[in-house]
Amino acid sequence: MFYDRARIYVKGGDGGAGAVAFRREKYVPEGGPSGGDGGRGGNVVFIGDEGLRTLVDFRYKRHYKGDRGDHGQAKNMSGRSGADIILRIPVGTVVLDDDSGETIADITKHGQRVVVAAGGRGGRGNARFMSNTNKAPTLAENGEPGEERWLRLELKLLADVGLVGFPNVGKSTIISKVSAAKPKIADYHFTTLVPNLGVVQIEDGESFVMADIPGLIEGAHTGAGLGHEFLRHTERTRLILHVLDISGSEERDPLEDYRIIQEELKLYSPMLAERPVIIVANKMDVPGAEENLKRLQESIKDQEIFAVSAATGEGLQALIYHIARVLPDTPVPNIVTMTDEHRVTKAEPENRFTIRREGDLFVVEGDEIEKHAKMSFFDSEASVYRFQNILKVMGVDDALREEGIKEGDKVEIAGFMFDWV
Ligand SMILES: Nc1nc2c(ncn2[C@@H]2O[C@H](COP(=O)(O)OP(=O)(O)OP(=O)(O)O)[C@@H](O)[C@H]2O)c(=O)[nH]1
Ligand SMILES: [Mg+2]
Repeated sequence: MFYDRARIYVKGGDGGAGAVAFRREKYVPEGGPSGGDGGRGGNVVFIGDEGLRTLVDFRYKRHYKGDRGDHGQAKNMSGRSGADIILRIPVGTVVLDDDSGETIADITKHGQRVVVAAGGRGGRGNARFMSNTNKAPTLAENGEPGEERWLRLELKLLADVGLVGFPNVGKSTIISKVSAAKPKIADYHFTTLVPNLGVVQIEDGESFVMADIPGLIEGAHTGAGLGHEFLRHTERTRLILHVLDISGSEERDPLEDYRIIQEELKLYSPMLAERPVIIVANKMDVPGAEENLKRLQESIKDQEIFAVSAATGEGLQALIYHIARVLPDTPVPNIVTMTDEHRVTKAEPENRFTIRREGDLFVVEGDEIEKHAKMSFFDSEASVYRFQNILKVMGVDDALREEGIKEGDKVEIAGFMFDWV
């Protein structure tokens, strides 16, 4: 199987900070607290899109960050939330956490939404900290940092278009001209032994996947010349490009070639015979090609024929544009089975924090405790007090004592330094 892969960095926007403010009213010397909350950071959201077939876009842009939330303001005004970043992801993509290898999501449906990096919540303004005992709190929170991680995207590539035909008609040459695929090309039969896939890019950013399938021969449907193997690949394609050597350079008659291959497809599977076919008359640069093309056009009236030369490139662009135009209306064959389940798993932190000792420095690490540290304003006494309480409740104090911390030692959390008292 062929996979398209990409590795991208996603980060939700940070929450905005809460404000510390007090009401100022005429004749009221000390108004109540009125600092608004910070706005929520924007999420990074994936949305399944069955119109996309590759991850090629993610090769050029790898960093995606949600907007940060605005800070809260006086007069109880909350900050505005940051905008979400919406990324359209091909259906069939598996999303993994790059560090743990864990599956975060299977994108199996059009329109399926998954938040892959949540924005941080906004910090609370001081108005929220008013209580019976504290009518004028000077405490507010910083915004929560947005979630961040590296993701691995994996998409099983299914070809939209399959190139079929006799050996040596120029299938590999065609795919090498219209995509970045670099198949072996040579003037003998069965040069190609396994299918090559290429992504064909159209100017407006659209793309489709083309498969160069090894040459078929008469009797392929019975397994002749590995026919079964090769025909199996055509089952999955939406559109068949039937390539002919219109010059008849191997003493063959292209009209007869056409009938033989169409017959093989039909005998292999009646469903294949229903698949839309575009005839590609290749090697138009070779003398004698014109006459054969005329004969072909006269005998096949109900099929589209594109005359091209893979050698000179003539006619290839018109062919590609035509494919891009008809593909959206061409159904995806029903053979592809994809798991319907939609799992979203998230790792829970196993340890809420860990303590590492470097001499008389105690480094406390862990997502949760670091998040609390980042959300505190350490220049506000109230905020420091609250943080100390969090350390107590989470058991960090006790754990530090167990590690033998003593007066005057230093504690580091998320880059902040504290003296132990
Ligand atoms: N003159 C001319 N030669 C071509 C053209 N396209 C392909 N050829 C030549 O035809 C030969 C076979 O080309 P391939 O692309 O390997 O053919 P294929 O259909 O992939 O062959 P198999 O892999 O064996 O099935 C090579 O020597 C190519 O250079 C063309 O448009 N004009
Ligand atoms: Mg080939």
